[in-house]
Order: sequence, then C-alpha cells, then structure tokens
Amino acid sequence: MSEQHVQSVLHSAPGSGAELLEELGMVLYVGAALIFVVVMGLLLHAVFSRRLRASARAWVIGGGIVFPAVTLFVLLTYSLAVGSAVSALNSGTALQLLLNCFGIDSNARIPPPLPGTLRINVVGKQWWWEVRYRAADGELRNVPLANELRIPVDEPVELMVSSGDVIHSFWVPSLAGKVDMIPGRTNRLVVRTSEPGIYRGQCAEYCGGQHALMALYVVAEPRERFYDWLRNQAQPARAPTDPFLRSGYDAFMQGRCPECHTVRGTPAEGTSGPDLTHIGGRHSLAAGVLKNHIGTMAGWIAGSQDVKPGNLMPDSEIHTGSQLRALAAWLESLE
Ligand code: HEC
Ligand SMILES: [Cu+2]
Repeated sequence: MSEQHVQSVLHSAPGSGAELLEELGMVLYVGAALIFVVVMGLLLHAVFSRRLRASARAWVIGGGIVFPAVTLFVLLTYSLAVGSAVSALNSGTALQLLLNCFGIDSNARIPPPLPGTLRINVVGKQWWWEVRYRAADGELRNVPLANELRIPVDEPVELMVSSGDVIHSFWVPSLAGKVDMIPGRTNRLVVRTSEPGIYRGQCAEYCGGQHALMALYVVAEPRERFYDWLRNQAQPARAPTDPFLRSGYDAFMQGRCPECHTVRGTPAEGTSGPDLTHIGGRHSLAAGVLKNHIGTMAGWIAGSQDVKPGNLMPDSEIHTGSQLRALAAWLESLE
C-alpha cells in the first residue's frame, strides 16, 4: 500500500492547490514579520532620536495612507489570483471572483466540466460522506460509494460538494482549502496532486455530536490503477459462494440492515446509510474512525453506538457470535 500522509496544513502535496495556499501563507507571515520589524525600528527611532528627518505630514501620508493602500491592493490581487487558481480549472477574472464572494449568481457560475474531467459528487451527512462518481465514460456513469475518494494523479478532479442535512465542510488540508457543504447549494472544488498516496481529510464545520468522528481518506493513484478500481466499483456485488459467507449474507438480509444500506446486486436498497457494495475494499469504517478489517467490522455492527454515540445506525439485533462472524466476513469479502 502506498504511503499514508499525515493530515497537516504544513505538508501540501506537490502539484496541489494546497501548495499555492502554503505559499500564500508564507508570503503573509514573512511580510507581516518584516513590517513589524520596520515599525518597531521606527518606534525606537522616534523615542530615542531627537532629529526628525522628514515632516510629520510626509509620515502620515506616506506611511499611513500610501503604503497600506498599495500593500493591501497588491495582497488582495495576489490572494484573489491564488483563490481562483486553487478553486477553479479555468480561473475566473478577479471581478467575477469578487461578485462570487458576495454570493452573486454563484450557482450559475459553476461551468460545465471540461471535456474528460472526472466529476465526483460528495454529500455530507451526519456523520459520513456520500460519494457519487460521474465519469464521462458512459458505462461508468453514476457509481455510488461512501466515505472514501480515489483520484488519479496528475489530473484535476472536480468535486461538487453539498449537504443532505446540516452544514458540513470538506477539508483535505494537503490537497486543497476548505469548502463548505451547504444544504440546497452545490459548491465546487478542484483537487489534484502529482504524488500517489493516502491523504486524510476531516469535516471542518461543527455538524453535531459526532462531528469530530467525521473523517475521510482520499487515495491518489496512477491513472490505470484508478480506472481499474472505478470499473470494479461500478460492478454489483458478487453472490456469496461458500456456505459461511452465504450465512453472513442471510443474516444481513434478515436483519434491519437493508432498510438503510444498499448492496448493489442484492435486494438491499436502503439509502439512509452508506453504500456497502464494495465496503471490504475501503481503508476505514464509519468515516475514518476504525481501520477496516474483520474485527473492527464485527465490533462496529455489534456496538456502533459505543464507537460513535448518537450516530444514526442502531446497535444490531444480531446476537449470536457465529452470525456476527459470518456477517462481518461476508461484508469484508465485498471488495
Ligand atoms: C437505521 C438505519 C441503519 C440500519 C438499520 C443499519 N445501518 Fe449501518 N449505517 C447507518 C448509518 C447512518 C451509517 C453511518 C454512520 C456514521 O458513520 O456516522 C452506517 C454505517 C455502517 C457501516 C460502515 C460503512 C462505512 O462506509 O464505513 C457498516 C459496515 C454498516 N453500517 C453495516 C450495517 C449492518 C451490517 C447492519 C445490520 C445489522 C446495519 N448497518 C444497519 C445506518 C443504518
Ligand atoms: Cu460534518
């Protein structure tokens, strides 16, 4: 498995928007430090030196009006340019961006995807992420997934983010800035990186009791591997062949699980919980909370309310160990 990166605003992925944001931060910190030093120097000069070289008027106009106006104008232009480069494929003009800041016509401004751009819809829910791939390629249209994103490296990928309940915020600090997920509105974010690996993200807007346990992983991999993966994700689940997995499948279908979960290719078509068609292939369970393996799977099913109190999945009504083992094994076999 490729390298897992720490979640950090100080470690931006090469070729990502986060790299530009880090640069912007550097310019602001260093610039502010320089200005601070100069101002303190002038202060000391004023206190200890008797002689005034320039007139008071020149100081007020030069240092109090012209200098801040010029500096702020340059910084505003620079940060707008960075913002537009980070958020858009084809950056808008500064004026469009300003209008957008004031919420003017921002929905109408989301341009159609460039030909060939991969588009992923991500919907924040309490407390997990619904993910839907929409590839230009006809047969891969509309692949519903959850709690994990995969992207090809060296390619811009367009994320359309929104919310199914309260306000959330999509934030993978090594890849891009934060984007709010707002009910009834779709925001757009473009991510890219040239370094394969696993990047951790986190909901960045308080969204209720388990907000802190709403994370996700973004897996960046080479184009070929990515499309193999996507083609596999588009497939329905394979029917269980051996009797043990079959009994796990039966436990799932007889319990309440299908009310809330979809496993494509089976009668389970619930939509209030994450799609489980390929749950076995994900890195984590319950939105980045548990590492995904058969032990954590059984633990989650038996006691999801202990792991993530108040989450919208009830503890299961499955009481025998053998049923639970079979159920966890069947779910883990769905890769
Ligand atoms: C009332 C609806 C509901 C029922 C019934 C339900 N779940 Fe869930 N399930 C959810 C929700 C909502 C989540 C997301 C919880 C979270 O992370 O906050 C979830 C999460 C999961 C996950 C983790 C998915 C992921 O992407 O990490 C698994 C696995 C799972 N459920 C299995 C089951 C099984 C097995 C059953 C039956 C024993 C079941 N669920 C019953 C709603 C339900
Ligand atoms: Cu959230």
